[in-house]
Amino acid sequence: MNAREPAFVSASRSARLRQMLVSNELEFMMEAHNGLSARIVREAGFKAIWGSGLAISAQFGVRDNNEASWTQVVDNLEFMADASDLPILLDGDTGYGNFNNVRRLVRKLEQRGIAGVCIEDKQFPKTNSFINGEAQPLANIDEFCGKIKAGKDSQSDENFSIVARVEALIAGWGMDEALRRAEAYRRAGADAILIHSKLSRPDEILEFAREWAGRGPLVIVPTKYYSTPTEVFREAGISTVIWANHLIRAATSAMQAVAREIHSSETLVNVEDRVATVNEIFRLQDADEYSEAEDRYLSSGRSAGSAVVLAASRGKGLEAVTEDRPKVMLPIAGKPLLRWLVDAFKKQGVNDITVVGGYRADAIDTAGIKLVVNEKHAQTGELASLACALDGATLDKLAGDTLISYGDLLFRSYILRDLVESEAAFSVVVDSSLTDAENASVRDFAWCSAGDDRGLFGNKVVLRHVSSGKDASSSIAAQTPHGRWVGLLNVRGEGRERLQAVMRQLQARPDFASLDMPALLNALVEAGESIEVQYVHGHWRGVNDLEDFRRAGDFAHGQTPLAASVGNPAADAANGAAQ
Ligand code: SPV
Ligand code: MG
Repeated sequence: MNAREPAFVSASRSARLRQMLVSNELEFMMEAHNGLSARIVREAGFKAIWGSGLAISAQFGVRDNNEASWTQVVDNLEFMADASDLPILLDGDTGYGNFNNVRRLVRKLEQRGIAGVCIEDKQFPKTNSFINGEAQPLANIDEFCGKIKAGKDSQSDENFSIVARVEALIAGWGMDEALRRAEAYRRAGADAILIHSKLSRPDEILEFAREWAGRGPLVIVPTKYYSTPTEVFREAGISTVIWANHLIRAATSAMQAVAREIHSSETLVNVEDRVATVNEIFRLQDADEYSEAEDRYLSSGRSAGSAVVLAASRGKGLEAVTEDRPKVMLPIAGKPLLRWLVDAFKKQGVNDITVVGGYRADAIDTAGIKLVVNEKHAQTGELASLACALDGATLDKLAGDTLISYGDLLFRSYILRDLVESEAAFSVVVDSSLTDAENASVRDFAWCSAGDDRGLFGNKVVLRHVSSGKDASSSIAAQTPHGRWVGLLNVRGEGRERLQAVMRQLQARPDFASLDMPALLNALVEAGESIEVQYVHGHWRGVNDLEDFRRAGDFAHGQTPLAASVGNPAADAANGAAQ
């Protein structure tokens, strides 16, 4: 990088294009024809883009005969200017009409951040110079000079460049005519002359450059005389070389080869490693920036990114209804329990949902989840299931914050919303209406730093202990609990790594296979983690036995939109079946 470059890069696009035209160095412009190719040109290291009329019309699938309207071209340029901060010199054909069209074109190009336009001295509608060039009528010199003057008079950015393209050599009018025209266009105000040739050798271009003798910047397009060493152009004092159509041609041959291959082989395996990855496309589209912006601007961007649902059990006390399915697939008011849960997660923006199945996992057919199976579900407990989700291949994919949930829950939506909005590394929901610890068959009682004083709503309360199958005799269990943990744990930010660390310690214990979720919560507390408690008072249901199952339909029905449940025979029938 030389010392001049930072200032160059911070200059406006039009100033950079002008600088390229007037500099003493030989400069290069690369063709682009849409946003993606404009991005690719920038990444390759070019300093400017040629907005080729041939390539832009070709990518639209039309001919280089002004078949695409000028506004369609300008709209396309807007995508290119957005995708790349390079200066763009538009190939503006003949200016799409008379002097008045050129004036309007210049104003519109300036508004879209285009650095300059090249207009050629042919007649509208033009034909590509390489198609029967001799037959192409040239513009009247005075009329073309009027266009240049009108364009220069209408620009509001002094650096906007107008390049005048001389087609006399293409049309076979000879060197003198080419020079006469170039001089007239220079006097009319053109910032540079593009001298075009269709010969396979550079002879007439070099002769023109000699005769021109540096009267102004010269631009060339060596599509036909491509074998000329670039050093020859440098020595001839050329200002800028345009590589005019090579990205559309590269894309065309790649697309033809890939389309043919896939069509004949009827498989993707032969091409997958030979084409850009989907991730490369995402990178070129700057998809990462979108994700960051989502975090910044979308409130749902703050919610938990993923969830693990523990759904391995058949359900004690539910044997009669779970012969062919796990508990989570029991129908509640017309849809499986797991569907209710998944829908509730999705409503909060939690879309990356891993369900750990076990008993009759084959019956879990809920859409929109990833299913992992705890093959040892019959001999192991909840933590072994959780480990299947955290240790497996899905770990990397558990994006952002993670919710861990029992699979047999129904709850009002605010409960989950408040939980995922918590700033705490760990937070749980505790129902303060359930404190009847004498019922020994019920576990998950919670002891906290303070009871649920609803007058002090918003006070920080942390978890001290949750009753587990393992600790019925612990000293804290003698005290009246503050409520019951409902089976929802939110792990935020760095909490995920700390949870993993505690999980690894527990996995080293000989009794790991029998540990349940309360054992994890208690181990986190013992490891010094602060687990924030969000108290609720009812508004949720667990499905632990037939009685719960029978009542769950009523609760679920209360969650459906009124219009969907009132007078909906299907919903009523399903609800009836569940009661
Ligand atoms: C273009 O790229 O559209 C040009 C250059 O005008 S050429 O096709 O060589 O005429
Ligand atoms: Mg063109």
